[in-house]
Amino acid sequence: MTRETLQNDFINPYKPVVMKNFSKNWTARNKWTLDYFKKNHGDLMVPVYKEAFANTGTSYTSTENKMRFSEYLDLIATGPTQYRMFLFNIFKHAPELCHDFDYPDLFDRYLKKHPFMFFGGETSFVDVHYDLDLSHVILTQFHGKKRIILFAPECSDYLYRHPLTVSCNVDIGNPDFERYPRLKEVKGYICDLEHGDTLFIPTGYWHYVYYSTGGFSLAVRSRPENLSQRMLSALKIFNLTILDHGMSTLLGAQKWYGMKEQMAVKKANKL
Ligand SMILES: O=C(O)CCC(=O)C(=O)O
Repeated sequence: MTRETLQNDFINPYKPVVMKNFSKNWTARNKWTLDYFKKNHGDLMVPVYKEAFANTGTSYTSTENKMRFSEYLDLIATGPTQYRMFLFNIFKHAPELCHDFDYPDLFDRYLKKHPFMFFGGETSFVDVHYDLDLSHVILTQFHGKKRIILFAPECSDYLYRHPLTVSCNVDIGNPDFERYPRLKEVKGYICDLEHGDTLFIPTGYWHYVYYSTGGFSLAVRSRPENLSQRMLSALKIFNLTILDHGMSTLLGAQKWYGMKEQMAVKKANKL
């Protein structure tokens, strides 16, 4: 596929696509293994997260606790575990790893200070959400398999999005259609990423991630090209970090969560 085709058919119309050979020239493609990270960075203390935030009033970025990276890598290598590492910027500790991949000439506004890694154990998952800063995400899989379910931004009301947030209470892995009947009408994409596959997640796209096996990925991100998208992103960051947190403090987390849920249901009923 040429760069032009990729841009015209997928990037400009904001359509997700899996690319098989995107990372073929990266040193990381074969160098980055669980053993490599264990041997070279195993002593780092890393934050780990658990799966669900639905129904709990917590966010998908809530930290559970910390452990040694080598212990965590052993955990995901040996069997199912719900523990994940989310938005892990290993490059702050090991900047030399940035030389193992590159930023292909597809976007003008890569966020080069913020490449992130995601690790997860078999059966762990990330509840459905979209990225607050509205960046385009280029997610490359290493070691293992992961299933990603994607929905376009226009599906937000069908997914019962909570106002002022980038998330909702529906459980895409085990959907409750009685409680959320409009969810039946939503259509998305399912893709299974294997070692070396790269997924383009366009700005504002909802994604639910399920680790079919233990594994990890690298995400590089690009800010949206147009100014209105970038202003919307600033507004969303303000909504979530100031308004949503403020309401939660004022009313109590459970009460505010219940109110957001009611508003989401009301909106969906009107569709
Ligand atoms: O792959 C993962 O664990 C999560 C990826 C994700 O949510 C993201 O890139 O925004």
